[in-house]
This record gives sequence, structure tokens and C-alpha cells, in this order.
Amino acid sequence: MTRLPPIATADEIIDRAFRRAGKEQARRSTSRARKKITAARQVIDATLQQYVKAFPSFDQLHPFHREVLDAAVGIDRLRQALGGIDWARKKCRQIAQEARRRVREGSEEEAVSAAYGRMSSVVHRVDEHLRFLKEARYVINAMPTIDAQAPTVAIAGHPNVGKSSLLRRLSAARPAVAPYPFTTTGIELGHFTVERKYVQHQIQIVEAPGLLDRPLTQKNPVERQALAALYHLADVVVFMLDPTQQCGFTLEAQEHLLEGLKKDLDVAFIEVENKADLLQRDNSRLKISCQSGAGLEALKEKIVETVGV
Ligand SMILES: Nc1nc2c(ncn2[C@@H]2O[C@H](COP(=O)(O)OP(=O)(O)OP(=O)(O)O)[C@@H](O)[C@H]2O)c(=O)[nH]1
Ligand SMILES: [Mg+2]
Repeated sequence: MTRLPPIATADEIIDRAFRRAGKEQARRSTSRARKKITAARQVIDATLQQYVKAFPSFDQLHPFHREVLDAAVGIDRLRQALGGIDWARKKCRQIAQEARRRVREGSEEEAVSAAYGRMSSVVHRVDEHLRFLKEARYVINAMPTIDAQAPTVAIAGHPNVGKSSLLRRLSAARPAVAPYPFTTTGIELGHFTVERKYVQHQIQIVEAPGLLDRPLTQKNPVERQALAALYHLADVVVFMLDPTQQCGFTLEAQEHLLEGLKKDLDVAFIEVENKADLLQRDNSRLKISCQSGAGLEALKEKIVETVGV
């Protein structure tokens, strides 16, 4: 998503507008009063318009970003705020127009102070919306790193089964942590590149702690939405089990989670058993060890094949 500009409060905008207007001098046929009114209106107009234009068109957002945005700040609330701010912008134009007419009719100082008063009160009426946008901006600007277009692998499994270790092993560079509204720990993010027919493809890997460790029925609405977002994003889920149970969860619980997620998510699953350096069971799943590196090339191959780049 695009990065948003800093958002000012009503006081700050009005202050800026009137300070700028105060610098105006009369020129030729244009009185100082008219110039002041125009200058104040222009500052308010440009500032508010910048805010409205800076936010992406919600209908055109990738479903992943839309879900994220909705869960994080609420799209209806955002729409309401942007609508209110646009209303204030138009209202100030109208006020300025009327005030310039009054200046022509003679009452210069009165017209200016009346216009200032009305513009200030209009902008203050949307102060709550401005403050909301200010907060929303922090949240939105904190999550730009996830590329909704890139082929994406989500790593799922119980805590401590080795998801972060796998992410690090598969990633070409050091993984980044994307601050994310659903979890206090953030989403870990990495990627690797594969070459197919002389074309380089970037495959994105995400680990969303706490998102995929319980079935959907046990989740709160925000977590459900997060999962929905991840579902829009992931082309394949690598589900990791820890057969040693050193992670602190029984194999039964892990298998149960896997079955639940397979029902909830309509994407391809690759099932792997990690910690093969300690224990390898006899079954058809891929065996890997994030400790020794065993099985990781085979897993990469399988991912590339499943993603289909
Ligand atoms: N022996 C062995 N230990 C491993 C292997 N992979 C991970 N571990 C260890 O398992 C522990 C948990 O690994 P993490 O990668 O942090 O697990 P995680 O699934 O990301 O955990 P959460 O983010 O808390 O859900 C760490 O102490 C790792 O060193 C492995 O293949 N073999
Ligand atoms: Mg982790």
C-alpha cells in the first residue's frame, strides 16, 4: 500500500492557514482582505485534498490489504472520515467565495474575521476525523512490506515447532518482521528467488505467529479476519509438525490443528515433519531438519512446484 503523509489536526491546519494568510499584502486592484481570504482557503483546500487523495481507493485494493485495513482500522470508519474531510474542504471554498463577495460590498475587516471564524469552525467540526486518520496512518504505514502480488508461502503450525527456523533457512536475506495489527510479535517475512526458464521469480514466505495455531472456531473476529487475509495471500501453506513433541504440544493436538486448517483454508498444503535430526517417523510426509538442513532442498522444490511459477 502507498505510504501516507503526516496528518495535521484542525488546530494545526487553521494555524497554518491563517499564518500564511496574514503574510498577504494588497496588490494592485486586489485588496488585502480578499487576498487573505483566498490564501487561507487555499491552504485548507490543498491540505485536506492531499489527505483525501493519499488514501487508496478501497475497492481497488488487493483483498489481502482490504481485509488487513478493515481489521486494523475499519474501512467504513475510514470512508466516513474521508467523506467528512472532503465536505469541510468544499465548505471552506464556499465560505471563501461568499466572503470575497462581501469584501466587494465594502465591509473588509468584518468579512475577513467572519470568514476566518466560519472556516475555523468547519475544520474543527472534522477534527475527530483528522485525528482518526492520524492514528490510521500509523497503522497503515507500518505494514507496507507484504507484496500481495508475489507468490506466497505461509508457514503454519503450533508454537515452537520450528517455523521461524524454517523461514530463516529458506530466506535469501535476513527476514524482516512486519509490525502487524493482529499480533504483538508481528509477521515474519522472508523471500527466496527461483529461476524458471531464465526468469527470476520471487517467492514470499510469511510466518504469522498465533494466527494459525488454533482452529477457526476458537478465534476472535479480528483473528478470523487476519486468517482470511492470509488466505487471500497464501498460495500454499507449509504445515509443520514436531514429532518429538519438544515444542510442548502432543502430536494428536498438532494433527488435529492440521485437519481443522485444511477444512478452513482452500489452498494447497505441504505437510512436513521437522526436527528429523532427533526423530524420523515412518510416513509419507517430507522430513526436514532446520538444525542440520536435511530435506530443505526437497521442500524448496516442492514449494516451487506447488506454487507453479
Ligand atoms: N533439534 C532441532 N531443533 C529445532 C529444529 N528446528 C527448530 N528447532 C528448535 O525449536 C525451537 C523453536 O524454534 P522456532 O523456529 O522459534 O519455532 P516457531 O515455530 O517459530 O515458534 P513460535 O514463533 O513461538 O511459534 C528453537 O529452540 C529451535 O532451535 C530442528 O530441526 N531440530
Ligand atoms: Mg516463530
